[in-house]
Amino acid sequence: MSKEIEVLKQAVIDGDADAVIDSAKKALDAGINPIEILENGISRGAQVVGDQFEKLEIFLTELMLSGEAMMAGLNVVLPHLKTEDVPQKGKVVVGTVRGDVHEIGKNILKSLLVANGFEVSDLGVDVPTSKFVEAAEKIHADIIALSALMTSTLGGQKDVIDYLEQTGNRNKYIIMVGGGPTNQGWADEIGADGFAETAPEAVRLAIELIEKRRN
Ligand code: B12
Repeated sequence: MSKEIEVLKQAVIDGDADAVIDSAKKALDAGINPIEILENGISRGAQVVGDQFEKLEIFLTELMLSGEAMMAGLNVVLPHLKTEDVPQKGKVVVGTVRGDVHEIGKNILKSLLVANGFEVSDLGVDVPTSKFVEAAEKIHADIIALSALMTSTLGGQKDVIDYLEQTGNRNKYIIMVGGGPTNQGWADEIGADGFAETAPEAVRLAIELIEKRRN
């Protein structure tokens, strides 16, 4: 891993927003791909902070400082994502499910989708079940992408699928799920159409699922 990315990852762990901004700028100046900066710098730093929090090695205030530092890093890096000059690929509604305020992964996903030719409606965090469906109807979405970062909020992804089934609308949309505790087994269990571990993989999957549906 490059020196700039190592410094960035450590700055995220330290919860030092100024150092995150500085090292993210240096990494961009060094010509490192923004996706690599996000995945290897910010996301890996987040992983370490999460592990420390789980083991009670750090307190909530430190978790919050790291969260703010990650957001500061995102603000530096996301505008540098290379936008592909491609025809419109489809429409996506993204959001973090009810009860969950984690937004960093969802924001990366949104920016990567936009950079790859998707029109995205971002509903933000703590999004009620019905709002996902209303937004999807409004923009005639192809995909609803549901982010959940906690075991206690995973059920919010299932709620959206159940709601669509109950209202007879399940087949209108491709449902993708992701975020920390999600995995393929969970996606299969709740009847989602796709799961991806990272945002770049999610974009590839979105393209694949839309093509499959249109053919
Ligand atoms: C930063 C952080 C926070 C910040 C969030 C800041 C913000 N603006 O988002 C703050 C401080 C607010 C926070 C609060 C809390 N947090 Co927190 N937090 C984290 C931490 C350290 C990092 C999350 C993150 O942003 N990661 C970086 C991003 C890039 O990764 P990601 O979200 O996974 O996204 C990637 C992929 O998953 C994927 N992806 C994401 N979404 C989607 C969607 C789709 C459709 C697809 C296909 C892919 C996809 O793409 C992304 C990029 O590749 C995690 C630890 C962890 N390991 O996740 C804990 C963690 C999620 N938090 C946790 C907890 C417990 C909390 C609190 C309850 C703490 C408290 N006592 O108050 C609160 C919850 C508040 C709430 N109601 O939501 C626990 C959850 C435990 C669990 N399993 O349930 C974790 C796992 C820490 C831990 N190990 O204990 N947190």
